[in-house]
Amino acid sequence: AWEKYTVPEGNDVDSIARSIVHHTTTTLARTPYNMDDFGGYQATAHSVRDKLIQDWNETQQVRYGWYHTIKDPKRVYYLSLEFLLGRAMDNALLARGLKEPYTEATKQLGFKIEDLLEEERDAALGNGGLGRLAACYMDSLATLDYPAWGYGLRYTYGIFQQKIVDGYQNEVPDYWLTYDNPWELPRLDISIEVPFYGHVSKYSDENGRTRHKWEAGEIVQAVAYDVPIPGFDTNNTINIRFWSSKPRKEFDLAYFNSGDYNRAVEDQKKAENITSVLYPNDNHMVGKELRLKQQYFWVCASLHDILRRFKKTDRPWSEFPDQVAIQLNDTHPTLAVPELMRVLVDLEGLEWDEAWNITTRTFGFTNHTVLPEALEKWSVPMLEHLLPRHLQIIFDINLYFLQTVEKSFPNDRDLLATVSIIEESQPQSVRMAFLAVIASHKVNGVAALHSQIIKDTIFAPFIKVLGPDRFTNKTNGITPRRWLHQANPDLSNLIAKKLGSFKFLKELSLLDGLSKYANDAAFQKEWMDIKYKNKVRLTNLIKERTGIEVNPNALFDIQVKRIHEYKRQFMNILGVIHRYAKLKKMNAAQRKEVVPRVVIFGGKAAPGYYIAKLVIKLINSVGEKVNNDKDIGDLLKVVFIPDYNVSVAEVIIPANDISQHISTAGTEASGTSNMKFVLNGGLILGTVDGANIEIYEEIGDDQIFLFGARSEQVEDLRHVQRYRNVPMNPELQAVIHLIENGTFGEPHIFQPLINTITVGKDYYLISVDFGSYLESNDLVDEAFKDKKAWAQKSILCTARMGKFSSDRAIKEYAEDIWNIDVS
Ligand code: 26W
Repeated sequence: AWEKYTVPEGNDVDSIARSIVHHTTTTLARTPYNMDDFGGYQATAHSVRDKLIQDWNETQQVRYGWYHTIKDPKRVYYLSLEFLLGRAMDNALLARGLKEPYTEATKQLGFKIEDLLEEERDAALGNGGLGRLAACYMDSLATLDYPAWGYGLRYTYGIFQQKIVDGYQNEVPDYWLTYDNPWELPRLDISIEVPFYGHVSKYSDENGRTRHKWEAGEIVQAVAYDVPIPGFDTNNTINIRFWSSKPRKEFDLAYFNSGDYNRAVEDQKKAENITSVLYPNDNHMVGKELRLKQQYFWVCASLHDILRRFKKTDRPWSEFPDQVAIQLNDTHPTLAVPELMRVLVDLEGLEWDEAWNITTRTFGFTNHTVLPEALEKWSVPMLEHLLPRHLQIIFDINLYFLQTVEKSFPNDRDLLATVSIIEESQPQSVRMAFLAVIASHKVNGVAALHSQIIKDTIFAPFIKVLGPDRFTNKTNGITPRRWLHQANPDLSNLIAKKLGSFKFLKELSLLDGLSKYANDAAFQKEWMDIKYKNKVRLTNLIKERTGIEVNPNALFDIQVKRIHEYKRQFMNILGVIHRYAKLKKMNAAQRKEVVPRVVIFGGKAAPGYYIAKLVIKLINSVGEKVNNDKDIGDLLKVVFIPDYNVSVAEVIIPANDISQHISTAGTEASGTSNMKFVLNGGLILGTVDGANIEIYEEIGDDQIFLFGARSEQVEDLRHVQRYRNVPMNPELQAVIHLIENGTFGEPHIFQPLINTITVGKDYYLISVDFGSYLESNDLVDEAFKDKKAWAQKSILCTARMGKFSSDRAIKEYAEDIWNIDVS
């Protein structure tokens, strides 16, 4: 009888308007007479959500055959502690081809769709590159019809909001769930018990075998919240399951009965703490127990969910890796390794060797960074306290592994020490990356150079031990749906007009068809008119958020990313000071020749990262001085856009003429915003690092300004900086002098920052690269003067970005690592 009543709602304007009104009066319990934009957004969101849920059900139940073992394809599970999704509504409307009828329907109800879209808060459950990559990958998995799920944590507080007060960063909590979140489906019926603490006991089973039993000291409940991810131009809708921690339904009766109500309630509170807040550190490990608790809580719930699904099919354990691929997004989920071993050996009674074989065939591991301070190491005593059985298993994995190494390389004690999962520090610690490498059948870096560097440095001894085939490269990619079609609709429409269809959004190499128009004057004009419009849009955002007025005809030079010493925003602002000083010395005739420039910064610093926060202060102090210098006018403006996030990026990126990706060579694993900027017709000023290199290979050296030391030279250069008395680059010296003489306010404030390149011996080689950086900046100015040539370069940039679609990346993972097919 059910079929008879499941009439799907229509997608015509009237039906859509009806569903929005319906949600207004029922879901929101509001009257149409007293509606504001926020209410309009909420009602529209619920209407869109209805459509996603229908597709989601269809995908999960029919397409994957959730309940039909016949159609039970191998699935990939993407475990990521961060998903930086941004806004959902525009994305969903475009994915389903419903933008037009929704625009019309909301218009008929008295709204402007752009205003409604602006009401949505970003889902900001991530720090930066790693979290946004996960979001792009989910988009591609859905769009390409792969059977995939993501697993993450539902933080009550996402990445903090950044306020700028007196030039300094202040952090405000991101309580993003104040109003209901229509993009998640609470699955209160799906809950998993996650144990912590306690002790391990041994017993003999019926076969006389020694077995281990972990008796937990505390149990926390994991509750599922599902977020549907719509594929573009397909009904395939995949799922990210986010876990939220809840206390168990029962109080601890022992405490309760003894009258210790406080203690009983306190434990409940502690349970909720686990998923309260996203750790705001990017590329910096802080060994807090709560973070370790988050990791195990998430991994345990996810793995048991996966196992439950597998067990329903009644297959033997040996087939687990034929049904399940699990990708570890950096080392954060590596506890899944000892957890799977524990389930298979302790709970399911498998032999160690069989369990280990299943484990290594199941996991793949992606490394995203080589910075030593970012590599996760957990203290053995902390692990032993929180997860006593897992620690034993890690020691056993290490023991068996070292035994095999010993067999192949007898008497090489140094080798054993270098590849040991356990670091003999005080106290001992567990090197999570080594555990992940040993337990995965494939380990990949995220750009060609990075994948080579991990083989040459942090994982070098493992090549010898495990062979070279375990290591591979998967160059990152970005979704053109969000980063072109959604962020830059005018450009996307122009491209579709020129190429005859929107096919390029699913097959990005088709963009190459634009190349032949790169020199076409009429097309150049249309192209640059859109660029100008996008720059006006950004100009308005800048005015709104900072009060600064900039000229959209100026060259827009943008560096937006997390603030970190290795990314060298410091070098950028030092270059700006140099430019300012040079301008000040020019006469009127010389100034006439100057290309006006707006230097735009954005990005958050980790709250505890003192030096990064000083960089923000310096940028704002320089801006204060330069922007108010009447003598300079439009020739130079310096802007720090507060609270950089995904939705702000969607406005910033299409407006770039040039963007900066200037990390010390060898430090930026890939970078992904570089791809977004170029896809939107911008040129790059960058170092020979990460994906810059592969972008250069694709777009050609007329479209990119590369400078600076090469990664092979960095080690020697550092040595020279440290131990020889090399004089600082003289132009840099002059810049430092201006800061120290108070040109940008109280100089003592900036002393610790200056010390990083003087007393600190310039670990990130700013002095070494400064000269070539300034030269490249001059080349940028020269190139920008030739408007026609610049337009051509801009078009070629976009035309040649086909490789950097996340679709390409995901297909490579699917074929080489996961061994999954489209469903
Ligand atoms: C344990 C603290 C911590 C937190 C986050 C360590 C490391 C991370 C991330 C792995 C840092 C990160 O986001 N790395 C970035 O990953 C992107 C996607 O692959 C790359 O494009 C960036 O180059 C890399 O910095």
